[in-house]
Amino acid sequence: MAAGNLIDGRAIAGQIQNEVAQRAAALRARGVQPGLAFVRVGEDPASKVYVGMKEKACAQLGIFSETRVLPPATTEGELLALLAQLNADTRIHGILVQAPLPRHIRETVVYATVSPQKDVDGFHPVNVGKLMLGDPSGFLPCTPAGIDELLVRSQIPTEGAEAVILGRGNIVGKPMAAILCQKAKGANATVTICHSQTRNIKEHCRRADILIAAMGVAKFVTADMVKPGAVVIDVGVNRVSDPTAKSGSRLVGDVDFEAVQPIAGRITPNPGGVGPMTIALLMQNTVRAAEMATAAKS
Ligand code: L34
Repeated sequence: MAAGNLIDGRAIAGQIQNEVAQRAAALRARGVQPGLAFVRVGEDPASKVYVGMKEKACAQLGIFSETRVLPPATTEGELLALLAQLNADTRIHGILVQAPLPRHIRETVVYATVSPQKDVDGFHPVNVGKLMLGDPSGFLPCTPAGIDELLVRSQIPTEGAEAVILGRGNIVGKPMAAILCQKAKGANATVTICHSQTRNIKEHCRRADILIAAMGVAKFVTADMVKPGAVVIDVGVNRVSDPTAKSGSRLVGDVDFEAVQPIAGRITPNPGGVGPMTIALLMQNTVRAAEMATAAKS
């Protein structure tokens, strides 16, 4: 199959952003501007790029945003104090602490300090627990929620499908599994999680109707691991050096795209697949946080 099998993440993210812009406008008409605070610690180059793209999305959708940049030597206590301040700030409905954090700061402590009502990343233990319980009042993490939207809006059936997820991280793999096996529309899949200790990983992959690669190994998924016609979702963001590129580096997914595209039924490009969906779902979570905060008051 040629180019016709691409899943256009940018286009689908654009649809979601239009819906979010309308909800943001409705809130503003009632005197509430949705607000999102970004916190970035240190000067990780990828984090600068990602937070920059998220700020731009806020500006386009009429969401107020502010970014706090803290020096790399910031203590955990100082970061927690800033979060307490943002938790109490009524202009702010969502708080996002960009990962990765410097090693001396414990991510689990940081994410547990963000108010669950403002946790638009879905990393707070309360929201993680609500996902496991199937309680829709929580926030879903943006990347796996974005992938599920990508499947649903591309009319890819998940009910009864064999979904194989490569990677067991807290940001993508584990919540992706929890979302896909949920008893709900756009879910009801049979889920397998594979990781570095999995035996016969190729055999698992070859059974997949939906294969989601999120383990962070460049071009890990090769043509022989994909069942003909399978849907392949590439979450990988691996930067590899490329002397021919202007920046000296290039983004490579977890999927060997050129080899896998001809076999796959549908496949996400990377960039232009999962990344834009992550940002769209962040915007959606933020507007929802503002709607819920406003409803709670009236
Ligand atoms: N707290 N930290 C927190 N929440 C998150 O949800 C993230 N993540 C990951 C890193 N740290 C985080 C993101 O936002 C990764 N991530 C992310 C978001 C957007 C994109 C990629 C990763 C994206 O839009 N990527 C573009 C390409 C951009 C480029 O050229 O580098 C794409 O089209 O995929």
